[in-house]
Amino acid sequence: MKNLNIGLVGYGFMGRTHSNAFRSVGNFFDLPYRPVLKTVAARNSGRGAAFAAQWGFEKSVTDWREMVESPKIDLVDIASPNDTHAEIAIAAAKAGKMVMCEKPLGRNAGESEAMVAAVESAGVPNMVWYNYRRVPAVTLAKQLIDEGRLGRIFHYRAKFLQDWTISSDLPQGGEGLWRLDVNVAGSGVTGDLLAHTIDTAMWLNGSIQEVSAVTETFIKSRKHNLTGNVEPVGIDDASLFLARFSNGSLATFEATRYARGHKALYTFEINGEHASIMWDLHDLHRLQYFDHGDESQVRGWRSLHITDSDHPYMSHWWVPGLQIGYEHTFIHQVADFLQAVGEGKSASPTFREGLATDDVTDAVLESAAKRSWVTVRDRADVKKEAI
Ligand code: SOE
Repeated sequence: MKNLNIGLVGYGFMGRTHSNAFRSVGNFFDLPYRPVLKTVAARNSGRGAAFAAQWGFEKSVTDWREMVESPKIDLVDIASPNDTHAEIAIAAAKAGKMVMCEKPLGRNAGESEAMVAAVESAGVPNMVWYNYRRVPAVTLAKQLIDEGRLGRIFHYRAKFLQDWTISSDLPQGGEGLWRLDVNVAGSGVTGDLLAHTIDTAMWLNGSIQEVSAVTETFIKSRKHNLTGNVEPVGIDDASLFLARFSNGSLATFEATRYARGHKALYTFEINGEHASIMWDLHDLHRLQYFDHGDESQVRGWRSLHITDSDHPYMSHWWVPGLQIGYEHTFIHQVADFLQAVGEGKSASPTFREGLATDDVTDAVLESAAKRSWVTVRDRADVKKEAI
């Protein structure tokens, strides 16, 4: 097993989920590489040093360029706000580093396109952290669909609901609240929450052809933490769209931070000719499954408890019946990435797949602005070699 030296940029919520994954993965998975937490780059030197000490990084630096250029770093992991992703990823790829990037890949498809070009021309392994694909129940849904158990798919329905920005007293901008600042985030719930639902949906049900969207900004101005002034809010607080997939199925997607009572309710339902599937992040270890082929007297929705050793990823964990949680999805993502690197590949979702999600979120924002249907950009050249 070879050491793989990690340089992390960012030390917020996502910096913690990624660091935890790198630290834990080797205890549970047999992999060709052992991640070594080498350096964390953080603008605030005190916070960076404290983060390094807490998570076991050898050192912290205040300039990410120093880390990206260091010959001691093999992989650059980007967990900093969205407006930093493109510049860091492109520099890292140019320096020949593997790159992992928190979602969304860029603030828009234009930024993501440049990031894809950088990693592909450098030929470096890359991946975007769309972690919900690696919930074992969601991975099982993918297997059931690929086995043809649902048959032709008619409907896809997804929601991601939160309620943390309802107060008009909440400021925008700065550490912790950059998601409300459009210049930093790129968009509101479209790039933050819908992006998750779109990534999962395209993985499970193929590409999205066209969208018709509506967005709303309920609170029009908020105090900005960096300027101290009350400034217009540029993000979308809620974003809903209708979609047609390339396989002919119809879909509805909804994301909001104004659904009082919901903290992170990500759900999807898929209705096929022979069977249907439902999944709910608040009950993440269960997959609801209805099979029309069951004997009619006992036909009904089955609640599958995805904790057995023949369920995806579960043989690496405890004993059948015992559950795992949110943080494990990141560990699975690192495991798949390191496995792929061992085989000379990238792991899915690659930067190119992250770009495909950004193509849809761009189309959603364009459709809402124009109040009309928009065709999603078709990039027929998507590479398929990732695992
Ligand atoms: C927003 O509140 C957020 O933290 C997203 O940025 C994450 O991607 C999502 O998984 C949970 O909610």
